[in-house]
Amino acid sequence: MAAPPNLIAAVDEARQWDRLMRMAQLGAIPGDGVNRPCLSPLDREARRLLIGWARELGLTVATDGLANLFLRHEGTDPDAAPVLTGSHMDSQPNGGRFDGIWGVLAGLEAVQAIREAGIATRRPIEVVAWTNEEGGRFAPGCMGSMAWSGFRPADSWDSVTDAAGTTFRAALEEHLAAEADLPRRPFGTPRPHAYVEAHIEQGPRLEAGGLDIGIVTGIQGSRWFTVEIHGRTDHAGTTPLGQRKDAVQDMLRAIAALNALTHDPADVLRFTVGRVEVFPNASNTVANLARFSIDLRHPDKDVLLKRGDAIPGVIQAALRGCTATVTETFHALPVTFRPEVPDAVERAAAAQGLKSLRMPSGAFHDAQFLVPLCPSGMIFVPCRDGVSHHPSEYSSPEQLARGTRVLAAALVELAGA
Ligand code: HGY
Ligand code: MN
Ligand code: MN
Ligand code: MN
Repeated sequence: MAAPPNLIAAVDEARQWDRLMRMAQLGAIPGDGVNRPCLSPLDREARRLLIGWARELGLTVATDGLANLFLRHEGTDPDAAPVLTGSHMDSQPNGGRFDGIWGVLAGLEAVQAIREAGIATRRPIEVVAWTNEEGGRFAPGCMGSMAWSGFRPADSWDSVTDAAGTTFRAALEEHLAAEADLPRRPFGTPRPHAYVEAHIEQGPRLEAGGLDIGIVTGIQGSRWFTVEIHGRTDHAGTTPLGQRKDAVQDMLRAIAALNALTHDPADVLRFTVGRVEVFPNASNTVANLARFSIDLRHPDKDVLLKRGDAIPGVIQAALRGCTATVTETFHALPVTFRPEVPDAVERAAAAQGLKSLRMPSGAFHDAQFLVPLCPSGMIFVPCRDGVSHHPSEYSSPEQLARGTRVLAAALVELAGA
């Protein structure tokens, strides 16, 4: 279905880019990067900026018990299930200016264009900013969308702590108190009619193929584990090697064994150790504790379950004198999007003469947890060299505007003009 021509023209590339660059100042780090942890003062400052823009448009604002933020554009039928769009505002610690936040601002820009084009949709449209998608400050990611969708109880992560020892619950309560002026909704309400998330691809395929739009067909599965290797602190100069319970050495043995388990010439099973902590972390002391993260990904549910379930046994067998605990902190199975949203995205891209590709997502997204609730889908735009989770992450104003025009048209189709 072709979008009304005035809608496409109403999407303002410069206005969207200016908002993105203004947001990028909140948590700016060298190299054009951003470090904006969830539930931080910076996060609250960014949300206030967004709320201000939304209220200028006449949108109403609400939140919930996990601080998910909703910006509502009314339809002609206020009781109709809304079409939901959005993404996340928190960033990686060494992140970029576009991951997550573009999806939120694309939703705002699309709604503004719909209003300026004078298009009255039957369904309301809501723009959401999900809490803690990245899991950078508090692991795991996607806490906001997992709690909102009922995938996990909202108190599942109360005792998770950040590097400073602050619990998620304490940070959340502080945040909710600071935003006590916002009306709060029960989780999962109102149940959406459909969900569309716009996001940079975070991979190389669209750019390499000279393509404008990724029509996302699904998201591979992810499992996160935290491994603790417990040994004994000893003097580095006097303790014979044979008597040591060296947590670092056993961590290295465990990771080497896991590499053998997850070696995958097809580069499909992805295994990453991204975070390592050592205690007491002193150069002349044998470490008594080594803690490391495991991020395991695969598009096939059975492989993800089989390889992930094997991790504890492989680690135990590799140890020489230490003990280990393995805790799974994130478990998101692969999802395939039902045709409704990908098809609407494809129609919108085709009507605008854009080159598109149906493709799965290697990155996880909040959309994963909307799948059981409603037809869901995502729109990707290219990013330079496929780089993300790094300050040099970049998509051009033109590329992002194309994505927002497709989003606007898909929202109008799904919301029923
Ligand atoms: O880790 C991910 O896949 C997402 O980018 N947070
Ligand atoms: Mn993201
Ligand atoms: Mn990310
Ligand atoms: Mn995401």
